[in-house]
Amino acid sequence: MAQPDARAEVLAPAPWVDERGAKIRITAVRTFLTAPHGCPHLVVRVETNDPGLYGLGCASDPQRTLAVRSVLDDYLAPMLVGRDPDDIEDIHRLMLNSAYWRGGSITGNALGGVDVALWDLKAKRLGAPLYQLFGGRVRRWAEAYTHVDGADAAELADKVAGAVERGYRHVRVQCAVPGADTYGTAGGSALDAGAHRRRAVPWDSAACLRTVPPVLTSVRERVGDSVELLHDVHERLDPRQAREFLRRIEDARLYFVEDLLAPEDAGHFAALRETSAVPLAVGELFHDVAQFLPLLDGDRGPSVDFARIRVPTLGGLTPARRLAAYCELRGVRLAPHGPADVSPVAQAATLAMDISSHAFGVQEAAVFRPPVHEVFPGTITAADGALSPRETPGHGVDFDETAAARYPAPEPLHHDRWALLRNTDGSVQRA
Ligand code: GCO
Ligand code: MG
Repeated sequence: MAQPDARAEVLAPAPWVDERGAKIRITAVRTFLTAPHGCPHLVVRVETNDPGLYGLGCASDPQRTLAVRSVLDDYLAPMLVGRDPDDIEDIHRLMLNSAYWRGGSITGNALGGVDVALWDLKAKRLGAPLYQLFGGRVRRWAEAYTHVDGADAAELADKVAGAVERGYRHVRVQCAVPGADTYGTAGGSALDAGAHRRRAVPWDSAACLRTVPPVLTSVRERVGDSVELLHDVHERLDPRQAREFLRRIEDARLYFVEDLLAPEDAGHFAALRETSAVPLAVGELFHDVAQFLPLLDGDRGPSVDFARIRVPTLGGLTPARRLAAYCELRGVRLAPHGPADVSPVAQAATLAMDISSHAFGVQEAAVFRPPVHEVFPGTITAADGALSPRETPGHGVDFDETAAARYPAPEPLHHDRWALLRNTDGSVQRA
């Protein structure tokens, strides 16, 4: 067994480890950067002194990949070598406190990568699917939603019909705002060839307010009420515009509207709740479960309906499951984040939470391309509009290091595109 780093001894392993003579020890925490579909994935592998026994986690933050990797390689890995991987709660608190100044998305993703790997390890050692460690199943499958986008209601309605034919009962609908760089649509996030990689066109929230509500209403009229429609505003309206947006989309009868406001404006959700019954989903931008509390504990009840939990950013399954339990107590449903920049490892870990939580509502389901399946054997894909966890020990997704090396990650700044978005007056737009 590799000798623990000298600092590991100084960092006072849990007192009970030596007393009980733990047989299993962490021998290495390794990180791997790969981009099988262009978006950087940071994989964490926690290795042990039991040959061939390791756990896999995901620390993927496409906007700050290298910073997250440094937290893992330079700070957490030396601290964890020599410790007993079974003490997940102790290790999570140790990692969090070791930074002294808590939190943030970079720290969150680094902790999340280790935490999911430790849960994967524990389940493998017990020979059980990860969800069994969380109390077993409460549902046969996790309802999934897919994405469609288009330029007008006719195109969107056709794509919704296509998604329904593929078995989906929940479909996120994003429509392009003419002349504006719109989130979630084919023309969106285009970068021009300029030296500073400016966004091709600015954002125009007034045009969004004029365009999107009638298109969503028309899509509803075309597709009928048998399919749930969702929409992601992606924090691009101010509170005044958000209030008007909710008024204008009433007749679209949406399952939820996501990120109606930026996190900085979250204090307005309680007032918005008083003006509209349109269900709201918030949270993918939160890096601490405590950020959800004001929205769950409002004086007149929760001011949101769905928690958009991003397991890696919140620090892994250990904090995410605490939040899921609290959402259940407060009557708020889970709608965990899961686009393609969340790796199949994180998606499988999130699914273990979904399938064992009474609070679960719907899971965002990326459609992963073949190279992703090559790098991540066991990648789970939606079937008939649903996701089901594997019955193999752990979260069920593996990592092929050789295949991963065939897909090097692009320059990390390539994924800083959100910061490049400006409004028509030239001011920076919250993405
Ligand atoms: C979603 C999200 C994503 C984010 C992306 C940022 O609802 O799936 O808004 O599309 O924009 O994860 O990197
Ligand atoms: Mg979103």
